[in-house]
Amino acid sequence: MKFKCLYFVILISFFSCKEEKKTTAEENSAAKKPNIVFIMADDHAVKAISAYGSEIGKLAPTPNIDRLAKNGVIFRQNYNTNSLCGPSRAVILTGKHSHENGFRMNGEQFDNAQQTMPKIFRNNGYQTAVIGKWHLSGKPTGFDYWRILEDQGKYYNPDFITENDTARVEGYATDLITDYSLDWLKQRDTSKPFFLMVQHKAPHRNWMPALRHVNKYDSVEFPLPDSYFPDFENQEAAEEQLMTIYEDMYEGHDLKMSKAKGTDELASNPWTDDFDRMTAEQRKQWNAAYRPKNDAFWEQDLHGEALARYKGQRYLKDYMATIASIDEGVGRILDYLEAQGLDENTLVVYTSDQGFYLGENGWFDKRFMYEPSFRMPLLMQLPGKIPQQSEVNAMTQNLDFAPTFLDVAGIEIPQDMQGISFKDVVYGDKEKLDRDAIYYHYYDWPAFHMVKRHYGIKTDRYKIMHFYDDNDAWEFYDLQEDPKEKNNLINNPDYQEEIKIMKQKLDSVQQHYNVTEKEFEKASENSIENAYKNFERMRGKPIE
Ligand code: SGN
Ligand code: CA
Repeated sequence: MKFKCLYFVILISFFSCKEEKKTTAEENSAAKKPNIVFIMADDHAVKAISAYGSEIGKLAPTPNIDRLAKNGVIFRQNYNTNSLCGPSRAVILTGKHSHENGFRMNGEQFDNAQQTMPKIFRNNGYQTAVIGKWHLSGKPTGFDYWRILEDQGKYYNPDFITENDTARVEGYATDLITDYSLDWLKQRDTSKPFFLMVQHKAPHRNWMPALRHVNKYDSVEFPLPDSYFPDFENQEAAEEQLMTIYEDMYEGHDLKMSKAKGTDELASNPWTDDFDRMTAEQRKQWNAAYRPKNDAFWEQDLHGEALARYKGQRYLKDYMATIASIDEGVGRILDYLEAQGLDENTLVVYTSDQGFYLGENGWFDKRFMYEPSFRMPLLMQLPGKIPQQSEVNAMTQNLDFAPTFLDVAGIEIPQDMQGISFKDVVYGDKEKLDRDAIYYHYYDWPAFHMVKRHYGIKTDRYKIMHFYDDNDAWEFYDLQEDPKEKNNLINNPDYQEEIKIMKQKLDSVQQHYNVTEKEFEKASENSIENAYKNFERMRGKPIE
């Protein structure tokens, strides 16, 4: 009897104590503007995050990135507008499509004087910083602090650019970016809210894992997709790309394969700097890990399909191993926020600049409006606001990030931003956005991987795309019936009504976003021919 009584007293005081804690937390967050930590990887496929439930994720889990899904929300239908690094970053910064922000393809000039989200945060009393990959021309603007990788950035001993200089730093890029981000958080002005962009190079090509992870997945056999050896029917642009793992990857540079048994000398390696810049000690440890794998490969004497599968395995093992260090970094940042009690009032976001192919259609890289590269991972947490373990199934886009983050911070969204805030959807107050189709336009042709220019829209069920430039081809998919986009139904008589509706919708979406004729300019025949020649020359003689 006595014991029962005591039990109730404890129980009641536990609840009332919890209640009290909640009220204080609520009061604090009402008074304080939320902080934002935006963590973005480069080329991180949805499938390569275990919270998304893929087979690959089960074999190579990402427990720290998954913490965001547990504490907050996972987005099931998040997409980009132009599946390439620079363009995606420009869209995120401006909340405007590529043709409006002026950065349509890598190598173009980003107008740093234009309105961007960090500038708006800064003007509204936020401290702002960007650390890691920038990959837009010029110096970042709108940031109190920035420390960026030079161009694409290097995995080992990367060069970092700051306001004052460019300096090579010994270490591994992912770890350095995490270290610098934590350093910045520790020295920041605690009287102001902050907006921090942590932008990794990994898992971008050429997929060099940290030394502690070089053997991480040696004994794991990753499943290669059913479409690894595709037959492209009625998919001309897909047929003519140069991004097939077993045809276009450089065996030395990308797959770290050796020239022969018993040597560390790399096979095809057109850009030697990625390895040459390693210190002697790093190189020694690296070779000690890769020599046995390479010797074992040469002993197997693989050819044809078996060799193609082997290359797919090598690719996935390194790709997933570079993600291991990102995941550890995310863990360190979350731990820091929790230890400081900052997690309560910080929106933490994890995403990638676009999706990526992990062997679908035999491919690596991105660029196409097909699902694996069009879709981007997106996970967020903001305790007390975003329900725990929730899901968003509405179609969102990187275009919406800027308006959403501003909205979460209670800052007015500029009229000329083209994205829509999905704050209400993510807080669970609304199910869908006021938009039934999302727009895409890819321009980078002729360029790496030779993916033709195309544009299109996607609705909940259908997708229509038009490839143009040196060709003129339409594709239409019923994603409900054909999620892997194998059957181009553009000429199927049963779908002509839907196709007509989708074409009309596409027209009105283009009008809505102010797309003009200028967006459909074509490349010269000469430049296309030269590009093909150049890539053939660089490819050299493959291991067969
Ligand atoms: C590099 C890569 C390409 C990649 C582009 C664009 N080659 O040129 O494979 O498509 O970047 O990537 S590499 O071997 O030099 O890395 S993006 O993410 O920057 O858009
Ligand atoms: Ca990228």
